[in-house]
Amino acid sequence: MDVFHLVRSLLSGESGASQLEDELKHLEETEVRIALLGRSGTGKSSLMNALVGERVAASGAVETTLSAQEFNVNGLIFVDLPGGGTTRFPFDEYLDTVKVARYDAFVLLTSKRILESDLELFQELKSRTGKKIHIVRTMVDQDLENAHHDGQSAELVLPRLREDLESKFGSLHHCWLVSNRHPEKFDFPAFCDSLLEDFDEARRDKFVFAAQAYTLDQLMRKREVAERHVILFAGLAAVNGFNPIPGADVMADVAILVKMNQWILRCYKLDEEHLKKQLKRAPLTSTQVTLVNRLIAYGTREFIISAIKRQATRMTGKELAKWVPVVGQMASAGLGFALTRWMGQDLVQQCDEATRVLMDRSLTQRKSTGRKSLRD
Ligand SMILES: Nc1nc2c(ncn2[C@@H]2O[C@H](COP(=O)(O)OP(=O)(O)O)[C@@H](O)[C@H]2O)c(=O)[nH]1
Ligand SMILES: [Mg+2]
Repeated sequence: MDVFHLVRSLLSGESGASQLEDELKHLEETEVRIALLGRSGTGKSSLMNALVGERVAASGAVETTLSAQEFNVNGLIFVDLPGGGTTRFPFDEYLDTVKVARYDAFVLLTSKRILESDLELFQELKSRTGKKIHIVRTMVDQDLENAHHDGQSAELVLPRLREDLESKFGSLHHCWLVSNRHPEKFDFPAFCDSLLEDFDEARRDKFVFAAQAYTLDQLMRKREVAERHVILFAGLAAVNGFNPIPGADVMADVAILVKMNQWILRCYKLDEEHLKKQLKRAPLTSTQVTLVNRLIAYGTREFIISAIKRQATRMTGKELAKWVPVVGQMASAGLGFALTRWMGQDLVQQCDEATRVLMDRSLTQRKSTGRKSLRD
């Protein structure tokens, strides 16, 4: 989608505002459905939690139910399908329940021991879905730790595990060695990239929006998606008459800007709800709390109005002129567009910086646990 082109044609009156609304609505309503399959204890819940960067499912819990459980995190839907291939839950019934066509990705988890039932499930899935099945072997952090204790060279462990996995599932398949405790390491980032490859554009955006960024590449992708959305929101604000002429008493409706800023904060997982959960798990330093609270304020109407007042009086004709090729001669719509975009870009930049600060913190925390691994 060429968002600039879309916004330009809207503001010059070539197409209706509803197109922009439709585009945003489409992105908002898009869902990504990921099926997680595997025996109990293989790390399905932990993988899901690691992908979204929050505790949505209890890990370490005994799987008492054999029915599918759904978890929806900002449109990223995981379907946890426990106990596949056991005698209590035979294949046919299992795969009927799966209703294969509903899923955008299939992930089969295994841990230390690969059982015959894992291979059977893999073959069944492959033949019934005709889709790529991701094989995720979890807990490689423990393998490395064990190797270390046993006096084995850690450098040899990962290639050996990979060979084992690929020889069993076939080397053409997508096998990933991950640790759910270290989603910034091993094959976890590559696994996420590979998931993205199979999605259409709207689903890719949704996945990037809802997943936690652990690496700088992932953070860069988040930024791309966020900036594209900012343009859409800015176009929408402009066509809806957001027109904060400096000095005017009546402030235009800022609902779209509130929505935009809240969207950006959620994209970076810096919204209030997410942070409250985060704080329960690990306390932040007082500097970090100040940083985060300042960002949360961006999602409020009061903050937005005061920021616009300040910026609108500061914006020069030169600044506005930059947007003329985009918005045509419609200066008032141009101002609304430029202001919204300025505000969105500013927040994206701040969220990006804050995430880097918080990333460093979590990396330091993980390292200080004393676990050794190849890439430490
Ligand atoms: N060290 C380590 N532990 C893990 C990993 N993945 C899961 N676990 C632990 O293994 C146990 C079972 O994981 P869980 O996610 O509940 O598996 P599920 O039954 O498939 O949902 C839990 O105690 C997790 O904390 C991993 O990659 N590394
Ligand atoms: Mg579970």
